[in-house]
Amino acid sequence: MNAALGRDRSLPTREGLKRAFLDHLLYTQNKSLAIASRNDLYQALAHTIRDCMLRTWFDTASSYKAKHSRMVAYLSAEFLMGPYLGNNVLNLGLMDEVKAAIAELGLDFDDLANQEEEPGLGNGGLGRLAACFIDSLASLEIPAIGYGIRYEYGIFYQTIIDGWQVENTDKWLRYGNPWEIQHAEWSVEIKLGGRTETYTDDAGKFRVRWVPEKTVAGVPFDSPILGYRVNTANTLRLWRAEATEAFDFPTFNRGDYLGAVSKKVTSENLTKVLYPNDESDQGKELRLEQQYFFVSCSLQDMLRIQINRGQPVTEFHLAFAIQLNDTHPAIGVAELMRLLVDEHQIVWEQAWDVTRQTFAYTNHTLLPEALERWPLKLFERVLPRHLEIIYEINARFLNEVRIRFLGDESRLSRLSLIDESGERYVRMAHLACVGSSAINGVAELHSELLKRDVLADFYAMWPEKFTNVTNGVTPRRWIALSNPRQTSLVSRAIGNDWIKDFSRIKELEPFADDAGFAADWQAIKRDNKIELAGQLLQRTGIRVDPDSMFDVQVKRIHEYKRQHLAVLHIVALYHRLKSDPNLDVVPRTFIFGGKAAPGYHRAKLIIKLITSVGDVVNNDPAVRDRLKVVFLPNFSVTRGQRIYPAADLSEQISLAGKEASGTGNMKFAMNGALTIGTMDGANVEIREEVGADQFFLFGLTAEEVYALRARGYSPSDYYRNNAELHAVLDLIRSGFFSRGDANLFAPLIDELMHTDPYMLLVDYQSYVDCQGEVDRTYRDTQDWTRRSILNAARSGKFSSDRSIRDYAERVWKVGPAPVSS
Ligand code: GFP
Repeated sequence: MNAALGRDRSLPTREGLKRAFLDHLLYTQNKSLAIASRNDLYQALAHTIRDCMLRTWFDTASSYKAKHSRMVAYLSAEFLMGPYLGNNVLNLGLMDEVKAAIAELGLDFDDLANQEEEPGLGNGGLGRLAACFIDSLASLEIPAIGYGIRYEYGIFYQTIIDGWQVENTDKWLRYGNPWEIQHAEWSVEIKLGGRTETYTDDAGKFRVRWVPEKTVAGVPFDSPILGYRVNTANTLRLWRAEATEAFDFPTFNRGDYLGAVSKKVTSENLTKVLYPNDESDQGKELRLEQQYFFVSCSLQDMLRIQINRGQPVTEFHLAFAIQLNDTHPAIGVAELMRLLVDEHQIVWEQAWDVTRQTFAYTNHTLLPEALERWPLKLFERVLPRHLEIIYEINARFLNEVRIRFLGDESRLSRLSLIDESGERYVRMAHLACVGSSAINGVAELHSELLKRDVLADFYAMWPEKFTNVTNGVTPRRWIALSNPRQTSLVSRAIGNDWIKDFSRIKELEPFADDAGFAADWQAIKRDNKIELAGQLLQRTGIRVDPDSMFDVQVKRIHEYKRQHLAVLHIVALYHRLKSDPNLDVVPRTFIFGGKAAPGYHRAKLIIKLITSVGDVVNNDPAVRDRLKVVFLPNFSVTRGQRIYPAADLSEQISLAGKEASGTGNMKFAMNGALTIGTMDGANVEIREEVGADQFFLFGLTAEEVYALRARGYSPSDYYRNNAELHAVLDLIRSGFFSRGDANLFAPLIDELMHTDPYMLLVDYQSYVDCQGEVDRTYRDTQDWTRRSILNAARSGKFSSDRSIRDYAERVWKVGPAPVSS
């Protein structure tokens, strides 16, 4: 504890903060104010703020230990935390004091905060959800620990060169990470490869042991996750792989310098990179190893905690509720069985009881290709003992099925943990379902579709296991931190309890009809747009008009999310303006952002299409600045914090039945953007909550999509029968946006015309018509502002606090365990 900050948990004074900051500058960075770099200043401030959290962190751990509280362990291969500094200062309740202290030293807080390298340890929504959940768990004072991987290189840094995405290594650790503490003393050993052998133990019992080909060490790095203005600081524990013997002295002595460190290199490879590429086969083995590595580290860690507390391992499920964030950690089911049966000599039946009562599984996608499965041969090579365990689980499970559904052979093969339809695979979603006591989807529609399609056979088996928990996002980061102007306006109107209890945001509703409030609301939106416009200019060189409508689509680039549908609309508008230059359209700025998986060529081509259309439209004087198209590179949490508060219109236009939930849709709604969207994922519930007037609805429903597919869908009919669509596709196909190169976008357009798996052509007219309604509505500023306020006021359901309460009550059966002050 830094002496300048005092020895207790009372909040430091401004003077104390200044002294602590200068001390860290000298004693941690060894610099003075006069010669410190921006990074030195950031590091000193980060350490100062960390000091303010350490006492709470320590007390939280002691309190959990003393109370034997059941702890939620959130296992996730991704945690997209975003920058820590601002969020920690906010949650400490110190924002004004810290800003003032820094200003008194002649520095600017925002300037230092911008220096932080965001840990991009996730691809998109799934990883960001984990981060929101970990914030809510701490804010609700629920004992919890997040377990994941400390990737040395996070998701790539995206630049745009000649309109194409280029991936650059994300060296987020290059200046060190002030928010973590390494705990080498809690390292664990992880086995990989090799074979199994049987033996008879001292009591004469027949047992199996795993003789691995290699071992690596897992070293934990802990970060405090402070709740919002509470005495709880939970832990995010991320594992790094290290060689058990990093340096082979005899080999070095023989002169084989490379050989002496080869183990270090291969071991550390395990946690080098986050896989941004979920399409290709490359690196599959390493990916399986990564998953097993962090899951085994985490389970061994939990057992250590359990034993340390003096609790028997047979009561593991009473001490921990493990949530599997998608199938990436599903191997945990087999690993816990291995640890209990092989290492702690618990009998199979009892171990299975414990395991089933410990795990719960969240599914995040309906796309069949995203349901992980591992080639059996590969699995056996990496995890020979786990394959045996999975066979045993499967045999017992299929026996249950056999008895339940007499003579139904096809059901057996559909449910089996092993896919034997061609090359044999281990099905991870099946392992997760069988080994869990609860299974949930992430929005009502998604959970229904899971029961009906993807997991229908499991639903028939155990309907009572299924539940829905609609996603949510934390209002701390996504409003209080990223939209300070809206935050102070709202707090002036209804007090600031809404930050902690977001259901109270509904108290804002009456202000929708308050002319003074509405004028302030509108002015704030404009200020946020001016700020974003500045960033767009700085990062892309494109100047946009803050008085135009900001129409935004930011998310991973994927065909099912249909960024290219938005492009078809832009091209249609452009085409109309070219044919009738005096056409009256509301000036719009179309803002896109998002990363494409490096191996996903079609997604990368969509980025190229956006930037190419932008090049033409932005530079055509005939458009007279009424349309602007901007692709903001390297979409991230940091960028999102600027974008959501500045949006007028939120594009949520996936084909119905494809987006599990979406969470960007919620961030936009809370920040007062109106949605244009399909009946997909959480859009359905957003529309229900905010009211149909605040939601521009278009497109087929999921039912209609199924029906159309069953009837037989022929995209070319839509092309032939819709003159504008015809013209739009022809224009892109002709090379007009690609300097005459008619081949560039051909694969994209040809696919739309021939197979169109995401039915853009079906939804096109409905989308364009709906955009017409958006245009008409936007012209009445007062009406738009009223809808914008209502939208934010009715977004209370979409706080991740509500999601976490749902999980706590229905899935984990845990409650808050406040830490006394
Ligand atoms: C995935 C799903 C989204 C869902 C999130 C979190 O995220 O629909 O909202 O997980 O549950 F697709 P992305 O892969 O889209 O980022």
